[in-house]
Amino acid sequence: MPFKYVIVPPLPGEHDLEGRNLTRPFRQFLHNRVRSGLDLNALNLKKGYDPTLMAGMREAVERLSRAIGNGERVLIHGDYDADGLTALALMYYALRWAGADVIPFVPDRFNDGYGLSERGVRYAKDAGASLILTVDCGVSSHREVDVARKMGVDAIITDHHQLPEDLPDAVVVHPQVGDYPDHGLTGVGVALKLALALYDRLNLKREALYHLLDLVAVGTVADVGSMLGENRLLVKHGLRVLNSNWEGNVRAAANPGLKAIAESARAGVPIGAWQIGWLIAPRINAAGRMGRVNLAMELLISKNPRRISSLVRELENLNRQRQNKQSRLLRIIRDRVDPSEPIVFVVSEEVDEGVAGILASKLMEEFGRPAVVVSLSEGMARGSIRGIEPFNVYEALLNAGDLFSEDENFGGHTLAGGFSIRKEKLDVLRRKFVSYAHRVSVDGEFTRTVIVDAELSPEDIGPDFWMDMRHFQPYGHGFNPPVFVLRLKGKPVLTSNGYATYLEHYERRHRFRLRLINPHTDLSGDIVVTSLRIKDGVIHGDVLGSL
Ligand SMILES: [Mn+2]
Repeated sequence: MPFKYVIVPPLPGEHDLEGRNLTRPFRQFLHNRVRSGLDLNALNLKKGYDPTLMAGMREAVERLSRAIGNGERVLIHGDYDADGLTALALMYYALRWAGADVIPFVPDRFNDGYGLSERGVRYAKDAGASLILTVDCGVSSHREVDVARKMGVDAIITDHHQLPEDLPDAVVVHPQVGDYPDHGLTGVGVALKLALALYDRLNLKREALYHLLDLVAVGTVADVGSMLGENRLLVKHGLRVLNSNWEGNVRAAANPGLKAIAESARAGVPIGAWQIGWLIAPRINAAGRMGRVNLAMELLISKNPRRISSLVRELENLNRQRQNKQSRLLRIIRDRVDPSEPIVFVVSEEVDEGVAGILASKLMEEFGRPAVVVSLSEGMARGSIRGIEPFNVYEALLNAGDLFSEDENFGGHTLAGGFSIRKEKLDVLRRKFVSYAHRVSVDGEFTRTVIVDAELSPEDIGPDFWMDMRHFQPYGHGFNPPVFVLRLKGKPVLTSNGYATYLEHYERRHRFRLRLINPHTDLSGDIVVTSLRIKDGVIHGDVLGSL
């Protein structure tokens, strides 16, 4: 990935934007972010917004409280990724504590596909449920909502995905429908808002739900929600719950399944957004990617310690299998990349939908271009796309919109998306993407601009530095961690999996173990590092490249 580095001139004086005494690197960091448009209010939101500002909220709450009053059975229909699974677990607990009769259901990625599934609707009917509540999906499931209605099953849809032109014929709760001020909530965030509104309506204590915020933190970070605004508030509090001791009173506790994953992934303490994104979420997602999504669902709603440890062991295995499959496929498809095109576009019979998205991300990083990975089955081609600015994935798809007929479809946002289309049309689709890429890029090249916040010497990395680093957590999408230029002494030990270890740097006070995004980075001079964190006295970080 070609990076272009912009080094901001050092800030003169002691001016402090937040009225705290920040260390030099963080004073510069905050200054840089404000200069590039960061709204300090989005950083320091103290209170969440009123859930009833979402259009369908009151109606959803009425229907749910009627279900609870009548003793109706409610099916919670989740999704197979970490956002959908944590949203399901949150609703499962919130509704049960409120006295509801609930059963959970998660569609299978390969057999049911994305959205409210017909199998889920039938399962609800067979299990005697008269109400389906979706989380993190369903806003485009018009047909399935109608199927449910015909069977006499009502539906409440809660979702945060791209809105279709017309909403399905159900109660819809969505942050972009109505007057809700923050459009960034993910599936689990919307689920929490519904639970809060329901508890208000039933005169139950909101505080009970705050113990479920660890699920909200995991789902929000996993779904790459913005780390500003309400998400930031939720993740901040959620991390506190996730790092709390959960022995004893289960309600005053972190989810035991999440806790067990964190331990098995050796995430260390305290767990931050980085650990969620790189260690916890991939293990939850592995279940869905490998066609075993129910394992992850059970883990997040189980309280039996023996069952939990066996489920976590299975998830570890699935995650390893997923990694092996991914590296094997990456070796195969890498050779099919046409270096003369401004985008990566590979088609493969071996790839399946479980790993297509990750493979597209990997190719995008490696080649520094928007990447499309297409899997083939029974005449249909299914693609996953990952974009780099200014290649806007959704725009690229819209640009090819006239190719898609009724039974084919596409969806996505600026940086990621997907489609399904008949095999014969793939070549035309590829050419449309290529021409869009030529139009938005500079000579077919995509360059990522990285703002370097400050120069750093190892002596700067002391207790005060880590205190400031913690102060601005959580980092993530929309609020990237600070990027530093760093020069380290001595020759690092390189490992085959892309780590550079500086063992005896500065009398062992500063031992560095840095992950190289590009394994060929020149480490002899100034390197550009981000995501600095400390674990067991060793400084970890990601090397973006060298100057
Ligand atoms: Mn989601």
